[in-house]
Amino acid sequence: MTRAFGILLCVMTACMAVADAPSIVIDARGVPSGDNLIANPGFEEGAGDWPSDWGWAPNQPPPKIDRVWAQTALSGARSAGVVSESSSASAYWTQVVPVEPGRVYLLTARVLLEDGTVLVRAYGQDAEGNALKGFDRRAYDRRRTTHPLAPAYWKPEWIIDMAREPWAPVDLVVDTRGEVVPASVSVQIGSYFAPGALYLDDVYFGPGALTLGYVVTGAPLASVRVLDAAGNEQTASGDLGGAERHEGRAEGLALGEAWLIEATATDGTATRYWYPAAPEGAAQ
Ligand SMILES: [Ca+2]
Repeated sequence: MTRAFGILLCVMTACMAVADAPSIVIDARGVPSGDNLIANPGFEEGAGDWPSDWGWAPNQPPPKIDRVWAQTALSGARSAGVVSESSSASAYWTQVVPVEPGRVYLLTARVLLEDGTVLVRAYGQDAEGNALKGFDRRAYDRRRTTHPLAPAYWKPEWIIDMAREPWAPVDLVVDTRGEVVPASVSVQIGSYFAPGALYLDDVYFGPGALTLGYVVTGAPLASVRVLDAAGNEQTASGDLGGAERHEGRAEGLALGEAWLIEATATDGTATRYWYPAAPEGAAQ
């Protein structure tokens, strides 16, 4: 009896798997595509214990939180570090970059996060250096979703899916096409209200493009396509003939736009995934 019951369960599970809709997993990366507006982006230049062109903005003095012009590096010989001993301290390496209206900029950096948090943000400023309301973007390592500030103070969309890898890439899109147009952006990368240590290197701010990688599983697949918000096809798999897995990549997509990945199973069931978010009025 036990054996017969076990076999019946397996058959039911298999039937349910066939009826499942395709599942889509995204790997989105911002890719620099122009001149870097950041000075001393690799922290190689400087004098004494200070990398040139970079500022430091702590909310508490050392030893609670301190900066280090570090001898460890992803490229060259130096990087910029933040060492925090306190859950009430935050501090950022900063640099002010002039921006033009009507543009979409990419901010990227590589971060060696030993422990704690990394916060990547960009404040829009007016010509006098005052912060402009409504132009503040933040990103957090997803490992911090259990932090007391999440999700009430840290919005879910601020938490990025940062890979558990040395010198992990972090990125942020800064859009100056809105009504609030900054004269400059204060780039700020640092540690936020958690003990730990991090090092950053190879900071970039400038034109960029989006590379959208995707892995589709969970159903026999007929096709996978990437579309823009108007429904124009960007890439298409062709007939997948019931394949159980499809891996694809769309490169050179515009930042700041919505992109749709549409996976269709052989039975016609379709799964749609908008990146970074569905445009207003779009079919889900
Ligand atoms: Ca370096």
